[in-house]
Amino acid sequence: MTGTLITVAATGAEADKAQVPALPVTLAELTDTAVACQQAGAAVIHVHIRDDDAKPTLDVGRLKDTVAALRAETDLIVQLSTGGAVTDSFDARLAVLDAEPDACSLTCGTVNFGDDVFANPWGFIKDLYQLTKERGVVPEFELFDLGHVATLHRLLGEFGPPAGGHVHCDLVMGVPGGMPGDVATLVAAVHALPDGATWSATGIGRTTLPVLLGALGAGGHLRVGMEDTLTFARGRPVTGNAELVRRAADLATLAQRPPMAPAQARQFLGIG
Ligand code: KMH
Ligand code: ZN
Repeated sequence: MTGTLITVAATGAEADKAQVPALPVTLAELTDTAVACQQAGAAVIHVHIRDDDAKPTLDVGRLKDTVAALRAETDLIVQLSTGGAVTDSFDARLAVLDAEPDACSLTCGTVNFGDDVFANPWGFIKDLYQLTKERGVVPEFELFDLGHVATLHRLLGEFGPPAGGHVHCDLVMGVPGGMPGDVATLVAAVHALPDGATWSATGIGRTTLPVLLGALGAGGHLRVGMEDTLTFARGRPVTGNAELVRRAADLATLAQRPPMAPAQARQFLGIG
């Protein structure tokens, strides 16, 4: 039986550093959390970066420095977000690949995102997908809703398999406006995935634990981190990403599917 791939989504684009002091926003904070998360069982880091004012940015120079620093300090697979913040332009999101990461996120459709809209029209999705193939960057298909699974089928049907040859998806559940973070929805989404695809799941906010436990029970992999939840337990803020990774790793080990090391994860995802 294969182990469990654990991805840490360490920062995100939404949380406010002033309100969440433990959020890693500087390069030093990000590399520190990355080292701790690798020790705790993570194999992949999903990366959003911030500027000097701790605001989200897609600055390519900063992204290149971030990729280099994470590679120098850890063995983690570096997956850059091409989702960015809801305010980022499509051009800026495509330019993320200029930073030459191992992997990137690729969201397969538009979704209401609280009071905002996370826009991913078909034209952008197919341009980004073709660019990942040209550049040899392995995409992780982010699915916020069941309709996104249909678009994933269309994408693979029109343009063929991704760089690395393997389809790995991440079910992002519990976003206000996306699919709910419950086990019935998880099972429905997993049944709709393309044959041979592997998947992780993450539950936003209070759906974190139901989605995590459901994913382990259904043979899936895990994404955790402060992009997705800022509360470890009712009334108890997260102190750092590593404790979320450690909890996921402990539960995966209990489920007899211990965390994959980064080298094993590279093989699993087709990342050379
Ligand atoms: N920040 C969200 C609007 C991704 O990283 O690819 C989009 C997001 C998805 O976080
Ligand atoms: Zn993200």
